[in-house]
Amino acid sequence: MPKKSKPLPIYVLNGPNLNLLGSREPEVYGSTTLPEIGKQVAARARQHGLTVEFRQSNHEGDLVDWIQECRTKGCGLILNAGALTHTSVALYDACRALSHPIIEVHLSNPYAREPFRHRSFISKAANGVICGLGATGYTVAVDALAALLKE
Ligand code: CA2
Repeated sequence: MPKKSKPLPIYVLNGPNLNLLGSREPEVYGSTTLPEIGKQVAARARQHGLTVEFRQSNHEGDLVDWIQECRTKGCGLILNAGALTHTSVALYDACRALSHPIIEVHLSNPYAREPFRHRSFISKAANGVICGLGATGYTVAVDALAALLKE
């Protein structure tokens, strides 16, 4: 009997300063740490029969490399690019080159904040955007991605 191949993971990528979650500004970003979010995401993904590559970097190039990696080693992307959301054409281009579904996530609601947070380079390449729900937004994003992957 032919061996069933393992499904590819969803990539959950986090940008600059998100490693600080839980240590400062809980009124803006909540008190859940990034490793805790990683565990919640993995548990939710498991319910959908999915696995997760959960990563964070403060460096734009790492995020570009990982989005490119997701082209062949992943099946979908959840991206919180942090402040790079509002500035990075490189991340926009990397997302455009990905044929898998993309969900953009933000803990806070950038549209209720400073005007410089109102522009997102990621949104134009994303299938959907979830913001303002705190850590819950990540598990909602897993549900959304799972639904898109079933289509
Ligand atoms: O709300 C989000 O998830 C953001 O992507 C977070 C970024 C911000 O630049 C975006 O506009 C919205 C900032 C992440 C910084 O995270 C910190 C966490 C704790 C303490 C300090 C920063």
